[in-house]
Amino acid sequence: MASSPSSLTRRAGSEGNVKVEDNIELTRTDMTKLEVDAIVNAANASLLGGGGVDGAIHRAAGPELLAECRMLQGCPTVQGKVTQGFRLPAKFVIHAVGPLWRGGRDGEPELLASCYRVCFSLAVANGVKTIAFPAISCGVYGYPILDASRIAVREARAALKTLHEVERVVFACFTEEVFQAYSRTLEL
Ligand code: AR6
Repeated sequence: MASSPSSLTRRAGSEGNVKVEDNIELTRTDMTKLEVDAIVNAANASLLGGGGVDGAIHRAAGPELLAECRMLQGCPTVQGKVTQGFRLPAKFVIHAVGPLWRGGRDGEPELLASCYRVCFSLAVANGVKTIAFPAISCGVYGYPILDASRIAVREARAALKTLHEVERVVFACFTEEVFQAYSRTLEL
């Protein structure tokens, strides 16, 4: 029997589950392996590397990435800067600095939303059609994952609606907890 039409589909990906809502994909993966035009790095203001996804991206991209980052002279919170991807499958890395979670009364939701918007503007400025995000601020910076996933999905939907250059947004979930939070937000 044919399945009923739905905007949501499910399929198994080589790296784990992938769920799709129109142009949004959710996958459990290490984002340094993704073949997209740009991956977003959850960086810090120095842009000189760190732990978490930042460390993974620098390891996978190779020392040329750090050399290019050194020339950028840092990046204020909620702004972003673009580098080449070097040894990554992705052509570009968009380095974004998310807000540190301070309990939610310090404007963190708006700061996080701005961070996603900055990434999408930089994507458009660089001809990026496919972009992958980690859960910005949800590791070392302590942002509650479910709240953050709601902001990320809202901003992705808005960008896909208004910025026609962007064709596909991937949320790369490194842990099951992150994957479950995004699944809940996307009502999968
Ligand atoms: N692929 C996808 N997601 C990943 C990967 C990976 N390879 N590795 C970790 N994550 P975090 P933040 C997820 O701490 O909270 C750094 O030291 C991780 O599970 O990387 O924005 C920077 O230099 C979590 O869900 O970034 C800054 O100092 C998400 O990425 C600071 O951490 C974000 O966790 C930024 O903290």
